[in-house]
Amino acid sequence: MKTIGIILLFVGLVFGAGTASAQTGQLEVTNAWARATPGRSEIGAAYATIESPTADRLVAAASPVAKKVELHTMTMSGTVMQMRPVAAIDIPAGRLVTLAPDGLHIMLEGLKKPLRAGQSFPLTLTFEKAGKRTVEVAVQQVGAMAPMPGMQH
Ligand SMILES: [Cu+2]
Repeated sequence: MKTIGIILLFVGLVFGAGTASAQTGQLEVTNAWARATPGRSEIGAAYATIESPTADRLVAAASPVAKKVELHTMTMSGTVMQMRPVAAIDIPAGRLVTLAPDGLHIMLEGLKKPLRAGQSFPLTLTFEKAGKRTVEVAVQQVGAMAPMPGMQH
């Protein structure tokens, strides 16, 4: 197992050279965004891209804008999209994990006020190994499917 670990590390260094995560060797959360919430909806969702050079797990999330923050997955049950909470989201080593409206997401429940496009709010993600990462979440239009272009770091 040790040899495999060293080989993977080497492959990661070769192919990851030049990227920010290879330079810092740390888990990174980028492109954090959320959809604006319509009317007085107290439920929202946040998305982000997570990359880690070593395997990790996202185990919790918190934000001052919501009373409760959960990790959710979206699955098809027949023709109906269903959301359900998950205990953790796996972050495989060196692979981008993208939270998006059609899949894994961070559910914001009991929003203290609506999310408005153009605003941003802090979100703290807790990882099993990397610890906590706090990112600014940019609020996009209600129907947005992805972060605005130009937001890439
Ligand atoms: Cu959800």
